[in-house]
Amino acid sequence: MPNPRPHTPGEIAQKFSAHFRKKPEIYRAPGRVNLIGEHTDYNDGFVLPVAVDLSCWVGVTPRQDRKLVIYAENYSDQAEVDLDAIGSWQKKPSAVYPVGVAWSLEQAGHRLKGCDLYIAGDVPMGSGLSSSASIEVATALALLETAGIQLDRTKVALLCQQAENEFVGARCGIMDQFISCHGKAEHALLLDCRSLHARAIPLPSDAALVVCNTMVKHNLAANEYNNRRAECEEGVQLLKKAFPAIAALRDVTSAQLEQHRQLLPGKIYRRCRHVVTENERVLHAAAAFEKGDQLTIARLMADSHTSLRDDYEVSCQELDLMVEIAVSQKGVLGARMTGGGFGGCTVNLVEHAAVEPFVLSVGREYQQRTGLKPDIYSLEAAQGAEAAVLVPNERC
Ligand code: GAF
Repeated sequence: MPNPRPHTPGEIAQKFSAHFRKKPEIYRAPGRVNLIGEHTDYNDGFVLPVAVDLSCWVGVTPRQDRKLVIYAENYSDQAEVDLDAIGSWQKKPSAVYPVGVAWSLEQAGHRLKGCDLYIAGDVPMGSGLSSSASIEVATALALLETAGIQLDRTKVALLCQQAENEFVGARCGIMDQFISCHGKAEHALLLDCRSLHARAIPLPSDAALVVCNTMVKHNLAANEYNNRRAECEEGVQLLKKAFPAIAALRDVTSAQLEQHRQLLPGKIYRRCRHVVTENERVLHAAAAFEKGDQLTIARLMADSHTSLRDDYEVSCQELDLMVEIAVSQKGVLGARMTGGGFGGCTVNLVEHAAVEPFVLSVGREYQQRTGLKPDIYSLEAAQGAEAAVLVPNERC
């Protein structure tokens, strides 16, 4: 399966002009794949995501009034909202993320201008590659720059997360918005989700980042995500009996958890064990990437998947099968589910020479065993969000 063809700035400019009859400025923000560190971000923990070369694109021009007119290409739908009446806007799926971002920017005191926006995404929606964060961040840059407002990228990420938490209603952590803002080509970022300090970790030059889409998204995902978060909070409250100073599972070590496991009901203990051990795995994995220790990376990715499947219970048959098939192929340096779970994608590190046979063989076997034809992409680690520059012959 070839990669989805990314849009170019020229294409977005042309489509914008055809729709709005004006020449736009263009902004781009990437989706992500997470190498390891799943469901740790909202526990103040560690993650190791990579921004990928699939983006959301936003063309924008200012308006004279305070309206946002938003055309969402992936939905073939247009929405309008008055910036002074966002609270009474009837939410529609095609524009809930961009309007949410406008809401959180305005809430934070940034006075925006009315805008026409054309939004087009390369990131497959609902695949766990963070299409929503890419829409949020690209829209935030477009709205801020059009209003002449300079804002630090980490603040942009936090306001986009706030939009998703409070306007859309998904209690996500900061990972996706942060990596979309700060991604670095050829690198992953080791992010401390408490301090928001990030360190770039070079990706192995001998391996490709291959993403396998199971093509399923089980609809319990949103509810179960919020449930997991509540279970972690319950774990922290119970563990405070032994460790009054802890604020999040980030503050608990495996040894401490084992010592006081009798404080926790079985399910809550397993949720906590996933988070606590996953945090430890992220730090070991970052060191292993830096040393080029491939055996350790493979083991940590496998342990992460097992922990997500058995302790955190966010995997599903299709993800488990995709990983099982992947690890039986030649040249695979690691495989696991990536993102929130309940469907979506796996992430695989595959030796360059083995990528083609991997794609064919995994695709064939997964389809034989499920009846579903998976999309399998080889992705590059990309830069974070930016204003897109039109090359001269691309101008419309
Ligand atoms: C989703 C969320 F948006 C992230 O914040 C993160 O929690 C992830 O699931 C799981 O690691 O992508």
